[in-house]
Amino acid sequence: MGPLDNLESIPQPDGAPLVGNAFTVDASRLIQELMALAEEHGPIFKLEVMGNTLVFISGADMVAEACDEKRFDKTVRGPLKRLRLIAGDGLFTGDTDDPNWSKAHHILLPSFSQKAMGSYLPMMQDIASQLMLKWERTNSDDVIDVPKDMIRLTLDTIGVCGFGYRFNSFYREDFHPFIEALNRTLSTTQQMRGLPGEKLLKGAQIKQLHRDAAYMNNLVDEIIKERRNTDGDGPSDLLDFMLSGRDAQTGERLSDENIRFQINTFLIAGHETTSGLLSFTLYYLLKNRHVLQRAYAEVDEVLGRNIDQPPSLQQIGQMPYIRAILLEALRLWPTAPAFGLAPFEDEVIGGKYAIPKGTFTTVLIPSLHRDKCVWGEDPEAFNPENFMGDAEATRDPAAYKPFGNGQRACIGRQFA
Ligand code: MNH
Repeated sequence: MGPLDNLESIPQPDGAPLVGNAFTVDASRLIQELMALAEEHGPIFKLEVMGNTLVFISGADMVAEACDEKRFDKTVRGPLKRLRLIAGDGLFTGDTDDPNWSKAHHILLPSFSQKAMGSYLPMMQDIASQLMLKWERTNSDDVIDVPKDMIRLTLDTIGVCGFGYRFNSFYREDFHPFIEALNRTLSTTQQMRGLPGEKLLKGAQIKQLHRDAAYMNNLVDEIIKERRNTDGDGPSDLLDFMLSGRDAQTGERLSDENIRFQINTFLIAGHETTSGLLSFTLYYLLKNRHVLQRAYAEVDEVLGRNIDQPPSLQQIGQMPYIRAILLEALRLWPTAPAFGLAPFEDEVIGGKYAIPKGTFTTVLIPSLHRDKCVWGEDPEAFNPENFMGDAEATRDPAAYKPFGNGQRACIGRQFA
């Protein structure tokens, strides 16, 4: 029997004629809906939307196959592709075979290394101290909007470490106009599903989209221009590295347009993901008091009496339990919940499911992170032990992918 003789068709929820599964999922709670479909249909299922096949995988075995970079590559489609309006061929939205992707990858890797974090740490602590000042001065009956303050924290941190710009979010009630524009852009590009009549229906929104894109691009271009014209005696930030860095392989530099795309990219890829991680972490700490107690104990042990001194990079590295808490929060709610792949050639995965060349194959991370074959019978339980001792070393790495895969994995994970 040949490998193609025992093929089975990929499970698919019932859809409507013509539009297929276009309305099978409610876009306003897309990820929860897809998780429910995975729960119902298993580790692989597909949707047909306007003649396109969308495959979703969430079993660790199948994800391991799809993460084989000789067989599958990242593909930029749908909402991600629409982000090219402001992120162009930057790292996140560029194609792997685009020369600008490998050029920026090589130039930027050192600026995101563990070692490089030392130069950002004082700037990170500047912003973190603004949050602390604010929270220290609340009354016991004040309400804190935690997610909003976490967005202020991560956004301002990327602004100052990325390109020396202060959004000063802790000094305003609403967000900086740049962020209002960015958020509108993200929500518009994520809502559009290419359905017929959409252009007509959302004409006003699309006009706004282009106005926002022009505003953002212009603001960032001004920042780059200004930096080029000054000696830059401030602390080194990512923009400095991008302006001076050369690709070791070709000797080339990044163009100003590409640097603008990278800056927009850091803001898009970095602020909501990291703030979401921090919000979920605080939520789980409050829901699991024994974990919180152990976290306090670890911090006290490492920082001791120097609690008024900001922690050093070295001290942060001595807190395995804090790290485990963060990674466990990212297991249950990975804040970039999916990534898109496509096979180079016709593929068969799981021994029986055909995935024709180029098929859009999405790894559904929250479901992967609940695969009972790996995480046991109660995957919903918040358990930092999943990342202590040799738990990670003895587990299939494909079972945990909050930062994506291989060479296209997140460049900002140390930063986060
Ligand atoms: Mn990040 C790619 C998750 C923080 C910049 N990031 C990815 C991918 C995931 C991801 C998943 C892969 C996407 C894909 O395959 O299409 N990122 C996260 C999470 C956090 C995060 C969960 C925080 C927690 N990311 C950050 C921060 C920055 C950043 C902070 C920058 C300051 N991420 C990137 C960039 C890429 C990326 C740039 C694209 C890397 C590449 O393909 O070269």
